[in-house]
Amino acid sequence: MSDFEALTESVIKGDIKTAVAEAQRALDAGSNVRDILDKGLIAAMDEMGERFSKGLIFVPQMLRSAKTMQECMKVLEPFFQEGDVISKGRVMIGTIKGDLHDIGKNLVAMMMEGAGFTITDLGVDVSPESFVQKAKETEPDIVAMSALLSTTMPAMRLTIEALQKAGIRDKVKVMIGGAPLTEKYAQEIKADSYASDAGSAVAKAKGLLGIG
Ligand code: B1M
Repeated sequence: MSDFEALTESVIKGDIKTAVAEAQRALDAGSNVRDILDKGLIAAMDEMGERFSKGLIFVPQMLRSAKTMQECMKVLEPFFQEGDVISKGRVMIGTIKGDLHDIGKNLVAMMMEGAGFTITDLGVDVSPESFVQKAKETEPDIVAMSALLSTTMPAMRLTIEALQKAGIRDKVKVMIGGAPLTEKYAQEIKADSYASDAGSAVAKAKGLLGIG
């Protein structure tokens, strides 16, 4: 049984008040923030995913749990702040066209910001054209794309092609991530990097820019 059973259960139930109180209680008890996230919150979302696949729950329940998780993430957010601003570290991030999942993307953005990167968050359902337009405007060092649906993954390839056509592909590094993605897929679509979770996304982003 996980130490975060009550937290996980309240996220599954979508009980925001209890979940936020449990997250705070775990912090006050000195629990590691990454454990609270992985064993408490992400465990709940994985369980929701399984129940959804089995037809035991439907979209409204997933939405409620997602909202609950997001409220808990606000409690944890200050604990992800660890770095000074990295001068050359501008990351533009968005969830790809057709995809509305943003919890993982928000987590990546939050941890990158905590590590000192400057973040421009384009939100969800971001078209290749919007990625290109915003990249021209903000001149990021890294364009980071998230996808949670196997059906939306191809939009990443289209975005990379659009960056190429606009003549800015060689001015930015492209990083991708999200549950259905793999290192192999990143290579196939000629992304510069793939990260499987938010912690490794920070490390890979630093690696891409040659920052310690
Ligand atoms: Co949806 N959904 N959903 N959903 N949903 C999944 C993804 C699914 C796996 C559930 C399932 O069937 N088991 C399934 C996808 C199947 C597939 O394509 N392989 C699915 C489906 C089918 C759908 C709909 C089609 C359902 C429907 O309407 N019939 C629909 C699609 C809507 C759309 O996007 N167009 C839909 C809708 C929704 C909600 C809106 C209800 C809600 C999202 C709310 C929100 O995000 N604001 C939702 C949710 C909550 C989920 C699950 C349960 C949880 C996702 C989540 O937040 N996980 C999910 C099942 C699951 O993941 N187990 C599911 C927690 C989060 C922290 O993890 O996002 O994986 P994750 O992010 C990780 C890593 O992937 C990585 O780091 C993060 C943290 O470590 N990462 C990156 C993510 N982006 C990264 C970017 C990087 C690097 C790393 O660099 C750029």
